[in-house]
Amino acid sequence: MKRYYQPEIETMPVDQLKELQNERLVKQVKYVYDNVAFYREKMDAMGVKPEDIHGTADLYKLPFITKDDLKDQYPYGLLAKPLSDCVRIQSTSGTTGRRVVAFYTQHDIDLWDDCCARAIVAAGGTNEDVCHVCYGYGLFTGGPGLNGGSHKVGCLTLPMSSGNTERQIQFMTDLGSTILCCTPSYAAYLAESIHEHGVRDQIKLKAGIFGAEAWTEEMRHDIEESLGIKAYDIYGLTEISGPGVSFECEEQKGMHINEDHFIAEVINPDTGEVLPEGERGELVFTCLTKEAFPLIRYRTRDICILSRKPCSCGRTHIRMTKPLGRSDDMMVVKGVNVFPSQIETVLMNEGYPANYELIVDRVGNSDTIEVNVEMSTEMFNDFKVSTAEREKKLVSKLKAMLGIKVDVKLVAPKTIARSEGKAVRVIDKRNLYKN
Ligand code: DLL
Repeated sequence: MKRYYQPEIETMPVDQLKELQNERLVKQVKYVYDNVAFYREKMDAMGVKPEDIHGTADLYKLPFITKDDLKDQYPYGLLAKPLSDCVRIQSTSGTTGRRVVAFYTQHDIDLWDDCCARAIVAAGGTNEDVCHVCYGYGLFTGGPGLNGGSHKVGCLTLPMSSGNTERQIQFMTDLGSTILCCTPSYAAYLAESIHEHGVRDQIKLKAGIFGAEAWTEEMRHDIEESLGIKAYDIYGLTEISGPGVSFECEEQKGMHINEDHFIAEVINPDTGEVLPEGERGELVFTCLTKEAFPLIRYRTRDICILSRKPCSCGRTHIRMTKPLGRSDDMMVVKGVNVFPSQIETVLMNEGYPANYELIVDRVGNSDTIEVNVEMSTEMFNDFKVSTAEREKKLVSKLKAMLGIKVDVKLVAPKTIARSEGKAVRVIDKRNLYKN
């Protein structure tokens, strides 16, 4: 049995790790200054030269880069290598009108694969595993990233891509998949379908590597129970490479950031001030080793907390919490800050499956917020408690969590459309009135 693992890096003493980051940062800043006009101009405008950066303590001197900058520089403005050295692009879906195109050299892909391999190993993966990848392949980074990591670990890789649930289950049972990689919402749907097909006892899965969207501890618990697996979180974003920027180990208490490749900072999203470890704020990444698309101080909009508390797994790399929301997907409804994850927590605590749809609208000058929630089959068939009573209870639980009244409509099992990739759970109709 072989484990692809990089202990010399993943368990490196923190002072050495910081030294490595300092060295790499100095080189990287000079590299982007010399090769990307956008950075050169921004740094010149701030009066910062590469010689002013001696290590991570000087990071604060460098400008932030935002998604708007990426949009303005689309497609080639941030490229640090000639196109002839690039071998691949990946891209976000661009549903919000802001398509991000990221470029990779072969070296970039090798390092990205390493990051994903570390995630698979942390979930117990070895060359004896059958790794079933049903993140989407193509422009989305999920499929290609986990595929590359799985090859490095030496797993038998099933490049299933998303969709065609019947076929997923067939391959899973026929080929004995042991590690499942997909979005948590698709994992929940697959689990449901596996039970419906009555093939739960033919499934050999032991671990799942789920990410790309927000999911709660309650959802983790449900998926683990339903599939008899341990479910690990994985985080990443196209701009910074894709999945594998950070991942969970067996502790399941936060995701280790691959700090030999990325420096993480947490800032106050309103002021840009860098916050001390342990405080909640917006996550910012600096790429230390990327060649083609090396972003410096990129504002992710993901809100989280960093912790360098020692981890029992032996990894020394800093941990981040799950994103606790996005600074840009927090909704202000009736003047109150609402994160979809708060609603999901209430639903799951009350035993509802993670299938819901949140609809926010504006009537006259007032906001309305309604949540359509699917009942489990057991609830639906249980006539001892009426639907009206169940709705009333949820309204009161949601009010306690959010401080505002949310209208609740319970619907029959399987009436809310399932997603094969990232679930779309929030429909903010108020956006339609913009422009
Ligand atoms: O979602 C990359 C990825 C693929 C990560 C597969 C994990 C697994 P994007 O499509 O660019 O890339 O979306 C990035 O998704 O800024 C977060 O808001 C969100 N996100 C990613 N992972 C998680 C996670 C991929 N584990 C955006 N939990 C990020 C919560 C996540 N949100």
